[in-house]
Amino acid sequence: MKDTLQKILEEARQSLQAVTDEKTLEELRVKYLGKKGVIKEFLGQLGSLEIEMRKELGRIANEVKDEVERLLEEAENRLKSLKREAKLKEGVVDISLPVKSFPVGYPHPLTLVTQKMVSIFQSMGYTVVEGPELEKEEYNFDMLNIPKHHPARDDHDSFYVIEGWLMRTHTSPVQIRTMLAKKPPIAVIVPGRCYRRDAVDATHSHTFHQMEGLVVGENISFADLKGTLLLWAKLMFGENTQIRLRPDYFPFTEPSAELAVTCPVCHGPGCPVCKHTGWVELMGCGMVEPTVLKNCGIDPSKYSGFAFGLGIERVAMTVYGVKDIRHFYENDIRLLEQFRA
Ligand code: FA5
Repeated sequence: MKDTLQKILEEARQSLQAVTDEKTLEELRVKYLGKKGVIKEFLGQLGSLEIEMRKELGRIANEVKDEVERLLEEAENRLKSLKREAKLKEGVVDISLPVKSFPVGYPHPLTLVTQKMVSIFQSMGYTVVEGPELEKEEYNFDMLNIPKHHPARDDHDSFYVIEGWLMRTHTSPVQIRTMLAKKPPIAVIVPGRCYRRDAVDATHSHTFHQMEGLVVGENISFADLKGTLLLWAKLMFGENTQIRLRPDYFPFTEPSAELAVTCPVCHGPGCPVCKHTGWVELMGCGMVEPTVLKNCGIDPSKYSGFAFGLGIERVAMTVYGVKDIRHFYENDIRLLEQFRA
């Protein structure tokens, strides 16, 4: 009977070492260790034997049972690791393959110009402020000394939304908002979108961008305006840039001027960008009209200020030699890609 046990063990070892799937493994577990399995069946036959023999065979049968359990566990671990290896092979990644490149966006030329101007003015101590694009007529015109029926309103053909409210025609109403909210000293710049009912052509759009500047404090003079804008022009277009100021008219500044810079493209002799004059007109500016200060509760006998406002598209067209403003809004990838950093 000892031989029978040895045979059972030998058979179990061979079957369990050859097993390759979980189903057969489970069948073998039942066959050897189950309630009606071969070991249980063997033990059932010992009842008729004498006691010493029964004890001896019972001990050997338990050893065989322990060994079969160990062989089952070994087979189970082997199957698990085979399964894991197969899974790894399935999802194998070839890290030497070239990477799929996804198109990455980059700033629009108008954003690049705005960012450069903002950083120049921030380096001079200016703060960036913003205002709403849907603006009160009162701030866009009246408080800027442009009452109803003033001829200057003709230059700002406007999109009215409802009575008393319009899409702002310039960034100057943010001058009013700033001075109503804050007392001097003030030094702010205002980049933002503006709207006019202008016919669209190479230099005009119904929607465009401006940047306003406003400085208010004690003893602010026209010399401060001139020095600030000369420094801005040199930082923006290069050290050799010069500025030219010529008289102009804006109802909210007095005196008012139009600022031009030496052509950043040809640097003087003349080219299509400067229309062969050597100069490019870039902005309106002037000393803040005392009435405007008064409208905002600032005493003009104590404080004075200067303001300026420029078209961002105009600057971008000059800097990049873009001949038609519409190119900025068409988002033709062939144009935009030229501004990749
Ligand atoms: C003004 O808007 C004044 N608020 C500027 C100012 C501010 C003067 C502070 C004094 C003190 P003007 O209407 O000239 O000014 O517009 C300024 C610039 O905006 C123009 O030089 C031009 O570059 C740009 N601009 C005006 N209308 C359009 C348009 N339809 N399309 C594109 N750019 C425009």
